[in-house]
Amino acid sequence: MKSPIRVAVTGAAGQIGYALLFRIASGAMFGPDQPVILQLIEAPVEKALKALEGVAMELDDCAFPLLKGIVQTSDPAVGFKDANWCLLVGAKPRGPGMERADLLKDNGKIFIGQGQIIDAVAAADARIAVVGNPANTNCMIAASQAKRLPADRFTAMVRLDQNRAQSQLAIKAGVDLTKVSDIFIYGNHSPSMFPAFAHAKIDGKPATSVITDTAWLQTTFCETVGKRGAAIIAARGASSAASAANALTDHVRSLVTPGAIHSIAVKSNGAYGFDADVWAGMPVRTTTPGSYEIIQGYAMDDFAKSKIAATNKELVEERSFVASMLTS
Ligand code: NAX
Repeated sequence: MKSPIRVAVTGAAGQIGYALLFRIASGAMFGPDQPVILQLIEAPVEKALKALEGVAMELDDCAFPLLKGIVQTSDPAVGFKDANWCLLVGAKPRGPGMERADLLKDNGKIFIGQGQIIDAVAAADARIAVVGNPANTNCMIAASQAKRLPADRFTAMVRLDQNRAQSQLAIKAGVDLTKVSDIFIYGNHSPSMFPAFAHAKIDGKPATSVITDTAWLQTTFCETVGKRGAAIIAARGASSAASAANALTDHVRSLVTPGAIHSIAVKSNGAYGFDADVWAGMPVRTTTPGSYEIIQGYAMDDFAKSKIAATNKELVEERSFVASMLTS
């Protein structure tokens, strides 16, 4: 039996947390032979901490053989201590009438603190995955605080967008989902993201030769994927939770599986025309568990270039809103 890894999760009593923790404890994230200790972090709010107690009780009641311990805390220095993985799900939601710049600043403060503490107390091999929105920019802020942990340890999640895109292509083509591959998300986790359909394959063939309706690909498809979160809220009366937890499970599972090819938001090295230093969704290949390389060289046509320019512009703008929070 392997020794347990420590997995810290913020926002653990939230709706994504409620769908996520049981997947981690069951082995879906790190594999059926990897024991875990869950270090659950909530905001210092009585209601949230009480709810966390209930979630921990339910985890106990599942009798998961791989779950070797549960820490409950509102102190990030306790929650991130020796953590091998830090899953940053908790964030302040956008309130009615709140400007995006204000949301960025409010959440930025959370991610400054968490970035500093993770850098100080997490394990030497710590990996950080950010889900709390605005995820790309929160990830950039947290990474900017780290002196010990390199920037490539900090990734943000665009896997939900990738999974949504894969599903939409399969439905349109009338094929089984498993026949769709190589669909990657570029840019921000926001409606500006670009699902690059021209490189996708359906049953091994270019998706554009199977779905020949270019107008559908350029408009309906991109918009459906980009605005899926809003459609879920309109239908369910609450934001995506189970699918987000599932996507984070996929994000980490792919990152610990050498050879896996998938989309994550990473520090840009200028590839595909993104500004250096913004955190942008890109295709990556996992090299060794927890490490990856950006896959370069996918050719972009004028349509793709214009979509990437638009999502890059938004990321650069977000960075300008939080410039004073970045430590270089
Ligand atoms: P909830 O509001 O249900 O839960 C958030 C939890 O975080 C709450 O329990 C809250 O007490 C806690 N929290 C707040 N500040 C904290 C802090 N400083 N430390 C620890 N915990 C803290 O939201 P939920 O639906 O779970 O969504 C969580 C985040 O994921 C939101 O920011 C949301 O916008 C974002 N999402 C990101 C997605 C992505 O693809 N990147 C998709 C789904 C989701 O919308």
